[in-house]
Amino acid sequence: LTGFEPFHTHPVNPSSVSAQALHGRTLGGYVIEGALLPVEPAAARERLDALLDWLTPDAVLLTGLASGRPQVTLERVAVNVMDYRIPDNAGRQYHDVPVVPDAPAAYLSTLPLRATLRAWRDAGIPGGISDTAGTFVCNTVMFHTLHALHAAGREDVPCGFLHLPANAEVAVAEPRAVPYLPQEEL
Ligand code: PCA
Repeated sequence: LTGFEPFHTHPVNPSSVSAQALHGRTLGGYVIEGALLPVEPAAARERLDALLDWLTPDAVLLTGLASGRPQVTLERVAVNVMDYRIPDNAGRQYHDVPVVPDAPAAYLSTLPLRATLRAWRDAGIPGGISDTAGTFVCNTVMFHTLHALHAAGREDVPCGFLHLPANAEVAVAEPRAVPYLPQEEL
């Protein structure tokens, strides 16, 4: 379970707060390893490769913040493009470059998307499927991880990305009005 460090103008990143809160817990027979990713593509990819090697996980859930979205959303697809609308945490902006040259144009999430939505619904949690993870670091990391699992013959490991709405701290710092969920619920 990964979350990101704060980025852009956001004072905190609810994704890493959640990942940290769940670290070490056992849920449904799975022990959760919560990890923090930098908002910079090379360092994030290096960290992910190390985690995949070290843990050989049974499943990979990558999470990040999408301030402005009203609900939790599972990403359907990662595209092989980096086109950063804002600078990453190293101050760099990439435009129209592939995440992995000569790799497929896209990978689909291998998480059970529909079954997850049904389980959320049964638990009273509103959420949905998103058809774009954007072209910033979250998409980079999702593409990288799906590609790495594929290249290692581990495409049977369910892997995908969950975007979280703002928490109260993030919403308060936004210049515009954005919906938020309490961190506890996230
Ligand atoms: N959200 C950004 C990058 C880090 C994060 O939490 C994104 O959606 O790409």
